[in-house]
Amino acid sequence: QAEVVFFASREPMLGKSITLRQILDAKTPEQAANLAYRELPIRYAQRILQIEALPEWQASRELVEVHRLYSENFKDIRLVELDVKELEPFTEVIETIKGRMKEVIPMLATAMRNLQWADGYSEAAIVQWLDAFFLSRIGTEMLTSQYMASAKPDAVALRRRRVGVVDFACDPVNICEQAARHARKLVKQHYDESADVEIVVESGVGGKSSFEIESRIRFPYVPNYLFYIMVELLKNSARATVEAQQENPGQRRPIVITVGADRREVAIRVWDQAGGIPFHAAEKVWSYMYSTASKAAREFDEQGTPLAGYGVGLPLSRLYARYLGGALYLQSMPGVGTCAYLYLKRLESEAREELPERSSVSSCSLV
Ligand code: W6P
Repeated sequence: QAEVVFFASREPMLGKSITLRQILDAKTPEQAANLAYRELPIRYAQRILQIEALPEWQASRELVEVHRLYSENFKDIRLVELDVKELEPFTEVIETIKGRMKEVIPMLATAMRNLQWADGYSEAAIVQWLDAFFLSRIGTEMLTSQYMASAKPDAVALRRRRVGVVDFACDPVNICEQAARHARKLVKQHYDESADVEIVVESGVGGKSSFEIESRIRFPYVPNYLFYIMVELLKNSARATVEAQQENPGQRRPIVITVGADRREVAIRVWDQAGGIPFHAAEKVWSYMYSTASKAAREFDEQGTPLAGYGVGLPLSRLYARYLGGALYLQSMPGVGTCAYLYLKRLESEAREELPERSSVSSCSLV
C-alpha cells in the first residue's frame, strides 16, 4: 500500500503527459516496454487511490472488484523484471493485464449507477469521476496496446505505415466511409433489411485554403479511436433518423459527414436531420447513466444492442477525442436535426495526452 501511495504521487512522465510523438518514437519493443514499465505503475496506483477516495467504496461489489484488478496490475508490473534482451515475461504480464481490464468499463458504469440511485450522489460529480477514471484507462490501454503491437506486429501493420496502434498517414475520409458502412449494417441488423439510412461523406479537399496541395487529408492518429467515435456518432444519428423516417415517411433525411482540415486540425461534422435532441434529454447525452435509445430499443436485447449500447458510447467518444488534445461537441437544432463536431489535433507534438486532474485522485468527493 505504501508503494501504491508513493507511485500515485508521481506524475506520469515526471510531470508531463505523453505526446503522440513520444508514442510514435517508441517503435521497438524495447522502447515501448520501457515506456509502459515506467508509466503503468503510476497510473494504476492513481486509479487505486481514486477508488479508495470514494466513501464506502467497499460496499460496492463492482468497485471492490475493479480495485482488486488494478491492485493486481500494479503488483504484476512491479514484480516483473524488465530485461530488454528477454521480453517474454514482460509480454506475458501485459497480456494478462489486458485480459483483466476487459470488464472494467461496464463494471464501473454499473457501480456508479447504483451509487447514484442508492446514495443520491450528484450526476455531475459522477460523470466527472468516471471521466477521470476512463480517461486514464484510455491512456493505459494505449500504452499496453502500443507495446503489444510493437512486440507482435501483425502482417497488416508491417505492410502499412503503422507504428503500433498509430497510423502515420491516417485517412479520415476513408475511416468515415468505413464507419458509414458499418453503421448502415447495424441499422439493418437492428431494425430489418428494409430499414436504411443515407449517409454522404464529403471532404473539404479542393478548396483554396492552405491544404490545397494535398490530394487527401492525412495525419498521424489512432485509426481505431476515430472509427470508434464515428460509429458511435452515426449510431445515434442513424437510430434517430430511422425513427423519424418511420414517423414521417417520404421525407429524405440524409446524414451528411463533412471532413475538413488545415495544417493544425482535422474537423469532422456529422449532420443529421432527425429532429434534434429533445430539451429534456440534452443533459443526459454525456451521462454514463442513461442510454439515449428508447426503452423499447434497449429491451430488444438486454446485453445492450449494437445500436443502443450501455449508454457509455457518447461520453467515451468524447474522452477518446480529448485524449489526444481534441474535442467533441453536439449542437441540437430543435425540430430539425443534430450536428456533431469532432476536432482532432493534426501535429503530433501538439496532440498531447490529456490526463485526469490530480485533484480527482486525492480529494475526490462526490457530494
Ligand atoms: C439525435 C440524437 C443524437 C445524439 C448524438 C448524436 C446525434 C444525435 N442525433 O437525434
